[in-house]
Amino acid sequence: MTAQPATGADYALTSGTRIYADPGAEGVAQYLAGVLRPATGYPLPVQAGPGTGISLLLTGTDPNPEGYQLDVTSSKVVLRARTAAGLFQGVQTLRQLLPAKVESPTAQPGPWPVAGGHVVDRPRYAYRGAMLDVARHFRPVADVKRYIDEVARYKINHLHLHLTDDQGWRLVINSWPRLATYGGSTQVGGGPGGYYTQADYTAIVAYAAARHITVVPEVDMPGHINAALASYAELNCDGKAPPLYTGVEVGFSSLCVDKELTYRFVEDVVAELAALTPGPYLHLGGDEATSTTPADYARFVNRVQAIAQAHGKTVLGWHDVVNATPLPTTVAQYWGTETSHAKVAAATKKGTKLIMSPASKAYLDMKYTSSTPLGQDWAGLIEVKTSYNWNPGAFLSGVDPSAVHGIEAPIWTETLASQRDIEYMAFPRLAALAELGWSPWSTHDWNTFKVRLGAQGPRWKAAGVTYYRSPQVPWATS
Ligand code: TNX
Repeated sequence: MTAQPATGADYALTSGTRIYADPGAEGVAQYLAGVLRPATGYPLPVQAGPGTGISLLLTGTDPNPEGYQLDVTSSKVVLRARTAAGLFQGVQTLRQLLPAKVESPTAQPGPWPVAGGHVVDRPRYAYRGAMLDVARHFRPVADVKRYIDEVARYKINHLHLHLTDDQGWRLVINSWPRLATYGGSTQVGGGPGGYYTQADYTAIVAYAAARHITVVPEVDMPGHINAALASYAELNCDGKAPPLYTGVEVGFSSLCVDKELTYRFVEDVVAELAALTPGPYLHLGGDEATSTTPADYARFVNRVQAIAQAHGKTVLGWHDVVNATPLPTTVAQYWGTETSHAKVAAATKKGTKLIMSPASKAYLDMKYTSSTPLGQDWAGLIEVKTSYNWNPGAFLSGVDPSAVHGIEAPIWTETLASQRDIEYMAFPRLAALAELGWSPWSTHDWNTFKVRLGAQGPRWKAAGVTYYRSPQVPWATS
């Protein structure tokens, strides 16, 4: 990013400001108006241009589809991009140029200066993800939408929903209805759980799409599958359904790899999920299948990848899938804690692309310090600086930087029972990981980053977002 502040060239947002949108940019313009109206109380009408106010133009020339250029002078704000997605990301920067109180959901006193200057910006990676585990603790649709809004601020463009696990199946599959009604009826700790109807899921996908976020649904298999096995006795090798599970162990369940019914089940689930999902990816999990033999695992993964591909989807899987034979298009999500992994490196030599989520850096469910009341520590303690100080393109030895397709920040919810808990673990680290996904390594610098991060404190406060006030960060007071 090039950012040249211009002192004395602030733009004053007023009750008379209008938002002008090129054809095709109206959706982003409405989103921007929706972001600015609550705190300013201004009408901010959206209309066709040209005009003098805030203009969203699709005349950008940045080679990157999400690149944008932002020019703020005392007379106008002009945002240019080649795509609506680029404008959307530019809008996130525009927000940052306003006082923090703009994030408040209720009307605040002005004035509303937009800091003057010139910004040229584009992402390092095409895939910048956040993962939410709604299986261990269910989150209602409204909370998922809230999280979407929270991560959109940091230019995250994929939301990976971990929809199924031992403790719960969270999406209605019409051809196997008990998955949700029974398999979704509890959660870690034994609470009531819950599930999304297909209409709920479609609403989440649409809400995300309006924020240029692609939903990546995950159905985890062949392990992490107890909720399905409990729902349908016939999926079990011995024909007996295990009880529902509300604990936090991993690795004890497996689909029955030798049963043909297993593949009819996968086919039915994938068919419905693919039809509901406009994005290119289906995440098939594949992690920690310690109750499946290596030979069975490879056979199973090879077969289910083909099913997803036949439904027109690109397979994403946890990096364990390199133990099978990844399709040329299969993307592996690295979640290890080590900086070398021979099999993953070998897979990249054959063309496998990686999403980087090393647990020791990117897992938002790890504790910040030993006294963090929530979270786990199996992958280590992750203070904010630790989450920021690593290079996704160079983390794994023997992996060419070009094999890295992006980065993702997963949040597992064994210990996180509320939206507050999730926010406390996600922020500020999600912002650090988002910067790794967006900004080039050449500008990576903890000392300048921590100041910019500190400026987010008043924004989260105004927005009502819970966050951890790390002592490593110089928090701004307003
Ligand atoms: C490992 S990482 C898991 C999850 C747990 C997480 C807890 C991975 C692919 N699987 O099942 O929720 O650790 O940190």
